[in-house]
Amino acid sequence: MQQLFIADLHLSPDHPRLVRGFLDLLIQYESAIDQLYIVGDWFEAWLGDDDHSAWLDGIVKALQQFVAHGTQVFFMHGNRDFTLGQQFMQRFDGQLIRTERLTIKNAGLTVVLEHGDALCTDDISYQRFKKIIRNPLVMTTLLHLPLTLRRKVAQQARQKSKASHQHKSAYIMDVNEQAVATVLNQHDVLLHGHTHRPAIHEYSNGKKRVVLGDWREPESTASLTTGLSYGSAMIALLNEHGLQLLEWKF
Ligand SMILES: [Mn+2]
Repeated sequence: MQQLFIADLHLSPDHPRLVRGFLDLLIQYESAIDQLYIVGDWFEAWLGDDDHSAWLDGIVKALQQFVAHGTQVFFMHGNRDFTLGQQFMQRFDGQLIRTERLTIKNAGLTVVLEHGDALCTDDISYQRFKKIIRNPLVMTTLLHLPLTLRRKVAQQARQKSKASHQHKSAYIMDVNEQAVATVLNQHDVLLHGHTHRPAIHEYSNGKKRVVLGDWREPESTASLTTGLSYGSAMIALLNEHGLQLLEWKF
């Protein structure tokens, strides 16, 4: 069983190079893996499943082809695209994971999968905001606003979030080790994204925390010496050889 995990693509129409990177990944792994898990923040913002913008249609078309070759596609909510619903996933026969955490077993490992924001328990103002915004009544109200208004609300929320991050320390925005230990109690590996700090953390009890990376555009990885530039993201592959982090270059 070949399972591929990606997170924090933050796709938007403003960054076509990232969208291209995702489409290239689908081409690269077509027929090669059994399951693809998108572990949140697939999109920079999600306005609603009724958004039929052309750039989304291109993504759906590529996913339809990808799925037709035999790979299942799963999506788990991030903190930016939590309004994405099964209605959108249905367009390419994908499956929405509705829970905060998902346990999967492969190659003798019990892996728990989550976006990662729930582990950042030191960020009290975010956790408070999350509770309000994820309230079903609030979400339903938001999703019933006209699409143009939703677009404006999303833009404002993004600016506010950027401004608030500048005042928060790196410590507050990382995972809380106690929260990690609690989750790892019943699992061998915790696999998450969100923090944009890709790494494999090994604990003394033999357990691991594997962090997926955010997708970075070519400009941020341009080499001064070779002049080569490519986009890059740390993704994870789980198969009979175990769980490994790989660099996806696009
Ligand atoms: Mn996130």
